[in-house]
Amino acid sequence: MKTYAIATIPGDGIGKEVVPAGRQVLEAIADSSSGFRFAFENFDWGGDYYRQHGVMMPADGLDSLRHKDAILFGSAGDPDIPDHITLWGLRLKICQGFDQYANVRPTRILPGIDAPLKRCKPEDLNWVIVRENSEGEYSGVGGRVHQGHPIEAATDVTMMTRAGVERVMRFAFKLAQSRPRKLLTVITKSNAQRHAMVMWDEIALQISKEFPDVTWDKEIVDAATARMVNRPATLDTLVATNLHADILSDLAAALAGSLGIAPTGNIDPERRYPSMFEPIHGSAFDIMGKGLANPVGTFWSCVMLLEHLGEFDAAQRLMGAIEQVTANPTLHTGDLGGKATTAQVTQAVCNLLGTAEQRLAA
Ligand code: NAD
Ligand code: K
Ligand code: MN
Repeated sequence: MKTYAIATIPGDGIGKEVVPAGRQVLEAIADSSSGFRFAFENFDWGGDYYRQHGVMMPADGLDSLRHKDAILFGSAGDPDIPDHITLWGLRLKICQGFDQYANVRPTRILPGIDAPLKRCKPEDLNWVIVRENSEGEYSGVGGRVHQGHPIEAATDVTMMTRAGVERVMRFAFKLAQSRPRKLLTVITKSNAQRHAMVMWDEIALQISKEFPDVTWDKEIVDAATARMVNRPATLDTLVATNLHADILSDLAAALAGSLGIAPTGNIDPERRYPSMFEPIHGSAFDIMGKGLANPVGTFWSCVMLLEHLGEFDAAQRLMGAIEQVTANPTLHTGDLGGKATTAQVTQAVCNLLGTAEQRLAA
């Protein structure tokens, strides 16, 4: 029987609640499958580790992860530590260290979810946003001079490389091609950002020639927010820069009902390194430690993790169980207007998955 080595990194805040819930659900899906098992290793990196050691993860942290089959991540962000330290010291270190350049963010309105757009039917909103995840506005290039003085200046340079844009564009076209509608919208801002974004547009046109069966268009990022609200059914696959997609995907999650539901995969498409799966939300300081976090975003991320491992049957069964649970309002957490706890939602998903024996007997 196959055993997949999975690293879990809960991180901070509600990450410490939803990642153990995700592990429980992954154990249940393995128990109910006959073909594979998981070997988990947990890493307690994050804000608490920082308070003890002065860093978010050890210097050789990437080496502990390098040979895993996948990583399940929670959130980096601690109320007492500046956000740029927690983000750059943990999540970005892993994303950049393992060159996880494609960040994939599916959005759908799941059964039973009361999404805010009253004119939008569930079938009108079925998107995947591809976020460039290695450079762009979050390249880390920049600096501050004359700190605290009246002449102080600071820059964060948007750095795009031809190789970096070509690979994420090709990934997005390929993903669009694999979906039924074969439709890609390239998000841009080349009207205002006349260097990097103009190159981005040129590369989109160039790569599109490799995919003659994909229909594609361009949309300026600000107009794209309005289109997501007003004409959601005209979108399918989207590709955007690191910053633009960061913002658009939180909007997408909210349009689909809640930030607590949305999943993501930080993917190394070449599979040189492990890919990392996580809910898109952060540490949620307002509800952390109370057992109230919605674990669905993490469970859906586990579906993506299973697909990445090639366990498509298990992925489909887990997604089915998640949808059965969202369809039941008594199993909605507070972000969806319900009263259910993280533990109740987790138990309900595990119960639906059953065991291999139960499945054989049924
Ligand atoms: P957040 O996602 O933590 O929370 C935004 C709002 O959504 C809060 O009201 C929160 O309660 C709610 N929410 C989020 N996830 C939920 C869930 N699963 N169930 C129920 N409600 C949920 O965003 P924020 O408040 O901007 O950030 C808090 C911290 O998290 C910051 O330190 C930030 O840097 C960090 N962060 C980390 C990541 C990451 O690690 N990938 C992503 C976003 C934010
Ligand atoms: K996260
Ligand atoms: Mn974000």
